[in-house]
Amino acid sequence: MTESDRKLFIVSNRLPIIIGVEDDQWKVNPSSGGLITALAPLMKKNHGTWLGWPGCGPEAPVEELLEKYSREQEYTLKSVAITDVEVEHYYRGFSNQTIWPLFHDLLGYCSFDAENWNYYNRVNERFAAEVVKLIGPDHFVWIHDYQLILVAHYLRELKANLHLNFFLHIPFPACDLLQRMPWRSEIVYGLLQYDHLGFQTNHDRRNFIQCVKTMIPEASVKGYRQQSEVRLEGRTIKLGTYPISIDFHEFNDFAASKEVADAAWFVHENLPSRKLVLGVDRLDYTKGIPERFLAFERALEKYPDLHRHISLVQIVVPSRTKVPEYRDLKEVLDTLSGRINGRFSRQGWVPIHYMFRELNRTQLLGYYRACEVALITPLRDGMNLVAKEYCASSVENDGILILSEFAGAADQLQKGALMVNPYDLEGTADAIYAAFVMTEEERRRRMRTLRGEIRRNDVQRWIEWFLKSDEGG
Ligand code: ADQ
Repeated sequence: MTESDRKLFIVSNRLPIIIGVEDDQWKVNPSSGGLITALAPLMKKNHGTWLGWPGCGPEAPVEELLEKYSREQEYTLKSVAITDVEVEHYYRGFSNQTIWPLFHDLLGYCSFDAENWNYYNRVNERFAAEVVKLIGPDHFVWIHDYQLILVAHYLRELKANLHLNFFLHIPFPACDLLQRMPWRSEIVYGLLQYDHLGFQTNHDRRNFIQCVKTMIPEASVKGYRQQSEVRLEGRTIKLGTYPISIDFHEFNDFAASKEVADAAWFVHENLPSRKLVLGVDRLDYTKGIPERFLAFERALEKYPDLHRHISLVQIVVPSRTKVPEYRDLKEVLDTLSGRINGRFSRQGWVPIHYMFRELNRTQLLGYYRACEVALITPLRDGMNLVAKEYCASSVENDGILILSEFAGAADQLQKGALMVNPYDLEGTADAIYAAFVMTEEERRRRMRTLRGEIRRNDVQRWIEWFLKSDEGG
């Protein structure tokens, strides 16, 4: 069976849709995101199935809406119901206040709460039961991300004889960090219930192997460059590195359109005679936005010739605003940007333009095209697709990418980007200045390297890699 013949059965926490009311009527809209864009053609071709939480409560006629939407899309969407209490404990609690910060090396943000862990188990068990109800013999089961680590464990308990694939979108932490978690062995053992595990980087895969060696001594591990194998209880589990990407041509072609060119012109028209440095992130403490503001401030202190000739445009998409840490972060950003602007602004020049809002595609690509520099400095990130999207949209071939060495994307993009340690404010300030004075020749040389890399290894290639590597599927 070739990868294009696979009848995909995708499982993720959220379905790739948004259900809401428009003009007094329930409506289903596709959510944006690289994963759905990349998988949709394959899902349609082989009439695949996508199982997940629809993101709304019982007040919406979910089944009816999904049936209609599935007919239009030519693949099936099936929902797993999750109650408000479960959302609180399984999703906001264990997924986003335990696994998320721990796997991003931010132990100080972690809470370890046994009730949240119990709910996490319960909801994972429910996902497993739904998979068993819907699965067919020709399905290729592909489960996604940190909210659903234990689904394979529960499928094995249900004696479902399935070949199970999993991809982790976020980093996997070093062993001594994971060991802080009271349920560390259950997590590592739970992952080993899959048959094929995909990680974003070799570093993540090596961290996982170290955890297996330390916590599951009866397992044996064989390692290769891009793949490893674990033998445990008579089974072989394949581990691979598959850096996720974007649809390069979709970004490149749309960025070259008149619509986006006009949006880019509009951005510069409103912020004339200066270079623009862009930050685009979900509101998240892993993205390093306060550190970025401070590094920008340091650049203004250290290099007065930047004054009036550079502005930072920071766009933050609202996210997880019900989690207290995220609300606090918003306050920090409001205060910091206000303080820095109060300190440096002059007639006709504001150093930081900070917007807290979602953008549509045209606006987002307009910013990508308009801004001379992208400043992408997460403290830790599984991959970071914004870095790849910025380069793919740099159709004039002369944008500059400043990138954190702790983003998964660093492995592929370090040859063309200016690399920084986001905790090093001096170093990041120097990189901002280096970008400001970089010659056109160097800008073009670096951006050519970046775009070539992203064009070669796009999201289609990511899917092919993952499916091809799975011989047992
Ligand atoms: P995220 O943490 O969400 O993803 P990222 O990979 O950067 O991070 O993707 C963010 C997406 O949101 C991008 O596609 C971007 O275009 C979009 N976006 C950002 N700001 C926006 C705005 N203001 N308006 C509209 N859209 C905006 C998780 C992991 C990452 C990993 C991905 C994919 O945390 O490390 O790269 O999954 O595996």
